Amino acid sequence: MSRLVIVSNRVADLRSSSQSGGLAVGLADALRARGGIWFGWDGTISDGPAAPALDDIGPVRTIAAPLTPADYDEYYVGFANSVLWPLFHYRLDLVDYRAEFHDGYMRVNARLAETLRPELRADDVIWVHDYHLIPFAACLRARGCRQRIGFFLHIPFPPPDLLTATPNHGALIEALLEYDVVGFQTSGDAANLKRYLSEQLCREVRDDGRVDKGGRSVLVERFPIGIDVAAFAEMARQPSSEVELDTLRQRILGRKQIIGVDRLDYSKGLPERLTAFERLLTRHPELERAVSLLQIAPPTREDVSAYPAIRKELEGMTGSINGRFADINWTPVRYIHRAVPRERLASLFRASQVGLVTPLRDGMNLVAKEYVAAQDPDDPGVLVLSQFAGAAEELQEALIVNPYDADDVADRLHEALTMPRDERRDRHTALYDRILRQDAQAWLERFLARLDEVGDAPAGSGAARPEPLPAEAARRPNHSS
Ligand code: GDG
Repeated sequence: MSRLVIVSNRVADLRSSSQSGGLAVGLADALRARGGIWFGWDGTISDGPAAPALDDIGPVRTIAAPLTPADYDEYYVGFANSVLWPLFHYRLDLVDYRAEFHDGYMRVNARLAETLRPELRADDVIWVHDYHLIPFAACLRARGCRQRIGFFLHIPFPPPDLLTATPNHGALIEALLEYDVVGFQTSGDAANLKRYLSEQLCREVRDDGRVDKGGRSVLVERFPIGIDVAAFAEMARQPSSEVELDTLRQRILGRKQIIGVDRLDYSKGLPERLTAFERLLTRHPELERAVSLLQIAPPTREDVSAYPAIRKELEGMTGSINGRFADINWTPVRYIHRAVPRERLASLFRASQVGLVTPLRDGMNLVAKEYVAAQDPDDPGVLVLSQFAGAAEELQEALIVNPYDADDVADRLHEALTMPRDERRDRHTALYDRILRQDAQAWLERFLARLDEVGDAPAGSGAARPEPLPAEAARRPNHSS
């Protein structure tokens, strides 16, 4: 079997025993089984020229490269997180496009490709992750690499009308066609790329999701990401004494808990969520002292200008709701702006009667799946889920809400808090079955199977293995801007 090469913005620490996310664990297992490389940024910023750090752990080599201060400003904070992140989350109002950001993005992708190239073997299978690295395959191809290369986008992919609002969109999307497999979280995301390809680039997308490009074919498909359900459920069954004590207290007081867990990001709909919770208390005064919202929102990307604003807004709203409703032994909103250990998170999910997941736009949202995995099947809580989370495509037995509509969210919260046990069980059984069938391992195996198939593309679709590109391909002028 070919070696696997994972390329992602950050390299996971494969030596750490506290390796948390199921995704990193799944990818690390696949790497250990096939042998290979995990390549990306080491998370540091280095002034001078610094060689990437190599670490060999059995059959797996990690290669972690630093960024310069200009790279960090222009590539990471700039193009990736001040242009692509807001654009792909349908937030044109927050896009801060600057030519130097785009230059930095292309420069860093090219340099990373140059760093990885000598490490590659001819039959490696390369899997590139996320919006930081869209041009990575084009940069490798420009350096003569003909390996199979797949790309998975973890975040949403916007409709053509939004995409065309940013300069350089033509070159960016053409670069996606240098991959052999392009994977999205939902069918809506995949459809948006297909529409862009046919409307903007006049490319025909066949019914099987294949697009011809330079005598080969590129597969565009939906690969909904999952979690390690069994491991998370097991974690949830072992509460720390701290969580047990809190649960006991809530039970004695006859109080229910709604939980939200999100990086403090404007895409997660946190102010709208607080408004909906306030609406719930206003419309149902009988819930005063009977329900509280635990919102865990660890800080993230604080160097990006839009983030301090959302933090301030949330702190102001929490203070205002608590000031209005709290009394001596009841705080309606408990807001934690720090990361909580994963084990504690799992048991907090299990101790909460409602999981409130209301992003304004989200690629998938793993918290929704974690909440389902953590429940006691005999007495499960209820998931209230935004229609704009990718997870809503699968998790239809959740209470699906429009996060912009505070009345709708408040009504569904009330329904969740008063739902009979039989209905909760039925919904949970169906949801659990779905997350189990589409877990992290299934996602990984299906994507890698598609990538391994490259070269066996159906007759008439042209040779799937890419032809080497002329060196200038990566600098191709923009199509339509
Ligand atoms: C991107 C896409 C897509 C959160 N707070 C704490 C903590 N977390 C963990 C959650 C969950 C993960 O972080 C967040 O995953 P999400 O999927 O909810 O969201 P993003 O970070 O935006 O991830 C998203 C995902 O990629 C995967 O493809 O689903 O749409 O935006 O696992 O539990 N973990 C700990 N402490 C915290 O305080 N330990």
